[in-house]
Amino acid sequence: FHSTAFHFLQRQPKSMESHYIQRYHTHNPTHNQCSSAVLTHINAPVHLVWSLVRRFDRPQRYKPFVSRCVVRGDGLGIGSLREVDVKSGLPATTSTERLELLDDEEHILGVKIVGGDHRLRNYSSIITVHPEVIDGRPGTLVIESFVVDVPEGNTKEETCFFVHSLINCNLKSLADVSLRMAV
Ligand code: A9S
Repeated sequence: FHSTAFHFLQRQPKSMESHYIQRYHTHNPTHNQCSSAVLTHINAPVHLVWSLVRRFDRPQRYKPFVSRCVVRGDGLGIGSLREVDVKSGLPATTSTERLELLDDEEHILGVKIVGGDHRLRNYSSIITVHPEVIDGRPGTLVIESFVVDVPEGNTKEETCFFVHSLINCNLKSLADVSLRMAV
Protein backbone atom coordinates (compact mmCIF):
# COMPACT_ATOMS: atom_id res chain seq x y z
CA PHE A 1 0.00 0.00 0.00
CA HIS A 2 2.45 2.64 -1.19
CA SER A 3 0.05 5.09 -2.77
CA THR A 4 1.00 8.72 -2.81
CA ALA A 5 -1.57 9.40 -0.09
CA PHE A 6 0.00 6.87 2.28
CA HIS A 7 3.47 8.26 1.60
CA PHE A 8 2.34 11.77 2.41
CA LEU A 9 -0.02 10.94 5.24
CA GLN A 10 3.03 9.61 7.05
CA ARG A 11 4.90 12.87 6.62
CA GLN A 12 2.29 15.65 6.79
CA PRO A 13 0.44 16.65 9.95
CA LYS A 14 -3.28 16.03 9.64
CA SER A 15 -4.26 19.03 7.58
CA MET A 16 -6.13 20.09 4.51
CA GLU A 17 -3.06 19.05 2.51
CA SER A 18 -3.44 15.39 3.40
CA HIS A 19 -7.18 15.65 2.76
CA TYR A 20 -6.56 17.01 -0.75
CA ILE A 21 -3.87 14.41 -1.45
CA GLN A 22 -6.17 11.59 -0.40
CA ARG A 23 -9.03 13.00 -2.44
CA TYR A 24 -7.25 13.92 -5.70
CA HIS A 25 -3.73 12.48 -5.71
CA THR A 26 -3.88 8.75 -5.18
CA HIS A 27 -1.94 6.94 -7.89
CA ASN A 28 -1.44 3.22 -7.42
CA PRO A 29 2.16 2.68 -8.44
CA THR A 30 3.14 -0.85 -9.44
CA HIS A 31 6.40 -2.39 -8.12
CA ASN A 32 8.27 -0.88 -11.06
CA GLN A 33 6.91 2.65 -10.76
CA CYS A 34 7.54 5.61 -8.50
CA SER A 35 5.01 8.15 -7.35
CA SER A 36 5.21 11.28 -5.25
CA ALA A 37 3.75 14.76 -4.88
CA VAL A 38 5.09 18.32 -4.66
CA LEU A 39 3.21 20.97 -2.65
CA THR A 40 3.76 24.71 -2.74
CA HIS A 41 2.02 27.79 -1.38
CA ILE A 42 1.67 30.87 -3.59
CA ASN A 43 0.73 34.36 -2.35
CA ALA A 44 -1.69 34.93 -5.23
CA PRO A 45 -5.41 34.23 -5.56
CA VAL A 46 -6.49 30.77 -6.76
CA HIS A 47 -8.28 32.07 -9.92
CA LEU A 48 -5.03 33.68 -11.09
CA VAL A 49 -2.89 30.59 -10.46
CA TRP A 50 -5.54 28.35 -12.06
CA SER A 51 -5.66 30.59 -15.17
CA LEU A 52 -2.00 29.66 -15.75
CA VAL A 53 -2.25 25.96 -14.81
CA ARG A 54 -5.34 25.24 -16.91
CA ARG A 55 -3.77 26.33 -20.24
CA PHE A 56 -2.83 22.89 -21.54
CA ASP A 57 -1.98 24.63 -24.84
CA ARG A 58 0.48 27.10 -23.24
CA PRO A 59 2.71 25.27 -20.70
CA GLN A 60 5.55 27.65 -21.59
CA ARG A 61 3.68 30.46 -19.79
CA TYR A 62 5.26 29.16 -16.61
CA LYS A 63 7.29 25.99 -17.32
CA PRO A 64 10.97 27.03 -17.64
CA PHE A 65 12.04 23.95 -19.66
CA VAL A 66 9.46 24.34 -22.43
CA SER A 67 10.49 26.34 -25.49
CA ARG A 68 7.42 25.73 -27.68
CA CYS A 69 4.07 23.93 -27.66
CA VAL A 70 1.74 23.06 -30.55
CA VAL A 71 -1.82 21.76 -30.18
CA ARG A 72 -4.56 21.02 -32.70
CA GLY A 73 -7.75 23.05 -32.31
CA ASP A 74 -8.06 24.97 -29.05
CA GLY A 75 -6.20 22.21 -27.27
CA LEU A 76 -8.53 22.23 -24.26
CA GLY A 77 -10.78 19.28 -25.11
CA ILE A 78 -10.26 16.02 -23.22
CA GLY A 79 -7.97 13.84 -25.35
CA SER A 80 -6.21 16.87 -26.89
CA LEU A 81 -2.56 16.22 -27.71
CA ARG A 82 0.27 18.73 -27.33
CA GLU A 83 3.69 18.55 -28.89
CA VAL A 84 6.10 20.11 -26.40
CA ASP A 85 9.59 21.21 -27.50
CA VAL A 86 12.05 21.27 -24.63
CA LYS A 87 14.94 23.71 -24.18
CA SER A 88 18.46 22.49 -24.88
CA GLY A 89 20.59 21.01 -22.11
CA LEU A 90 17.88 18.60 -20.92
CA PRO A 91 17.76 14.82 -21.51
CA ALA A 92 15.06 15.20 -24.17
CA THR A 93 13.98 17.46 -27.03
CA THR A 94 10.28 16.68 -27.43
CA SER A 95 7.37 15.29 -25.44
CA THR A 96 3.88 14.34 -26.68
CA GLU A 97 1.27 14.78 -23.97
CA ARG A 98 -2.48 14.14 -23.72
CA LEU A 99 -5.06 16.10 -21.75
CA GLU A 100 -6.82 13.57 -19.49
CA LEU A 101 -8.83 15.88 -17.23
CA LEU A 102 -9.55 19.59 -17.06
CA ASP A 103 -12.03 20.49 -14.31
CA ASP A 104 -12.64 24.24 -13.95
CA GLU A 105 -14.89 23.68 -10.92
CA GLU A 106 -12.61 21.54 -8.78
CA HIS A 107 -9.45 23.01 -10.39
CA ILE A 108 -7.94 19.69 -11.48
CA LEU A 109 -5.61 19.18 -14.48
CA GLY A 110 -4.67 15.64 -15.50
CA VAL A 111 -1.98 15.00 -18.14
CA LYS A 112 -0.35 11.85 -19.47
CA ILE A 113 2.94 11.76 -21.43
CA VAL A 114 2.36 9.50 -24.42
CA GLY A 115 5.53 9.99 -26.42
CA GLY A 116 8.79 11.82 -26.95
CA ASP A 117 12.54 11.22 -27.07
CA HIS A 118 12.91 10.98 -23.31
CA ARG A 119 12.90 8.17 -20.77
CA LEU A 120 9.70 8.92 -18.81
CA ARG A 121 7.37 6.03 -19.72
CA ASN A 122 3.76 5.83 -18.51
CA TYR A 123 4.11 9.25 -16.86
CA SER A 124 0.84 10.60 -15.48
CA SER A 125 0.41 13.76 -13.43
CA ILE A 126 -2.39 15.53 -11.57
CA ILE A 127 -2.27 19.19 -10.53
CA THR A 128 -4.85 20.64 -8.17
CA VAL A 129 -5.04 24.21 -6.84
CA HIS A 130 -6.85 25.14 -3.63
CA PRO A 131 -7.75 28.51 -2.11
CA GLU A 132 -6.18 29.32 1.23
CA VAL A 133 -5.47 32.37 3.37
CA ILE A 134 -1.79 33.26 3.86
CA ASP A 135 -1.10 36.06 6.39
CA GLY A 136 -4.68 37.24 6.03
CA ARG A 137 -4.47 37.50 2.21
CA PRO A 138 -5.82 35.22 -0.55
CA GLY A 139 -3.32 32.52 -1.39
CA THR A 140 -3.18 29.22 -3.27
CA LEU A 141 -2.03 25.74 -2.31
CA VAL A 142 -0.74 23.90 -5.42
CA ILE A 143 -0.33 20.11 -5.33
CA GLU A 144 1.24 18.22 -8.23
CA SER A 145 1.52 14.44 -8.05
CA PHE A 146 2.88 11.96 -10.56
CA VAL A 147 3.45 8.29 -11.25
CA VAL A 148 6.04 7.05 -13.72
CA ASP A 149 7.88 3.85 -14.71
CA VAL A 150 11.36 3.46 -13.24
CA PRO A 151 13.61 3.35 -16.35
CA GLU A 152 15.93 0.41 -16.93
CA GLY A 153 19.22 1.14 -15.17
CA ASN A 154 17.79 3.67 -12.71
CA THR A 155 16.55 3.19 -9.15
CA LYS A 156 13.15 4.25 -7.82
CA GLU A 157 14.85 6.87 -5.64
CA GLU A 158 16.80 8.38 -8.56
CA THR A 159 13.66 8.52 -10.71
CA CYS A 160 11.55 10.07 -7.96
CA PHE A 161 14.29 12.60 -7.20
CA PHE A 162 14.66 13.52 -10.89
CA VAL A 163 10.94 14.07 -11.52
CA HIS A 164 10.33 15.68 -8.12
CA SER A 165 13.11 18.22 -8.85
CA LEU A 166 11.68 19.09 -12.28
CA ILE A 167 8.19 19.60 -10.89
CA ASN A 168 9.65 21.68 -8.08
CA CYS A 169 11.25 23.96 -10.70
CA ASN A 170 7.93 24.21 -12.56
CA LEU A 171 6.01 25.16 -9.42
CA LYS A 172 8.65 27.69 -8.32
CA SER A 173 8.29 29.31 -11.73
CA LEU A 174 4.47 29.14 -11.47
CA ALA A 175 4.77 31.06 -8.18
CA ASP A 176 7.06 33.71 -9.77
CA VAL A 177 4.77 34.24 -12.76
CA SER A 178 1.68 34.35 -10.52
CA LEU A 179 3.27 36.94 -8.18
CA ARG A 180 4.24 39.15 -11.13
CA MET A 181 0.64 39.03 -12.35
CA ALA A 182 -0.82 39.56 -8.86
CA VAL A 183 0.75 42.97 -8.23
O1 A9S B 1 6.75 19.05 -17.61
C1 A9S B 1 6.27 18.57 -16.58
O2 A9S B 1 5.19 18.95 -16.13
C2 A9S B 1 7.01 17.53 -15.84
C3 A9S B 1 8.10 16.84 -16.27
C4 A9S B 1 8.71 15.82 -15.38
C5 A9S B 1 8.69 17.03 -17.63
C6 A9S B 1 9.86 16.50 -17.98
C7 A9S B 1 10.47 16.62 -19.35
O3 A9S B 1 9.77 17.59 -20.13
C8 A9S B 1 11.93 17.07 -19.28
C9 A9S B 1 12.02 18.36 -18.49
C10 A9S B 1 12.46 17.26 -20.66
C11 A9S B 1 12.77 16.00 -18.60
C12 A9S B 1 10.34 15.33 -19.99
C13 A9S B 1 9.07 14.96 -20.60
C14 A9S B 1 11.37 14.40 -19.93
C15 A9S B 1 12.59 14.68 -19.26
O4 A9S B 1 13.51 13.87 -19.22
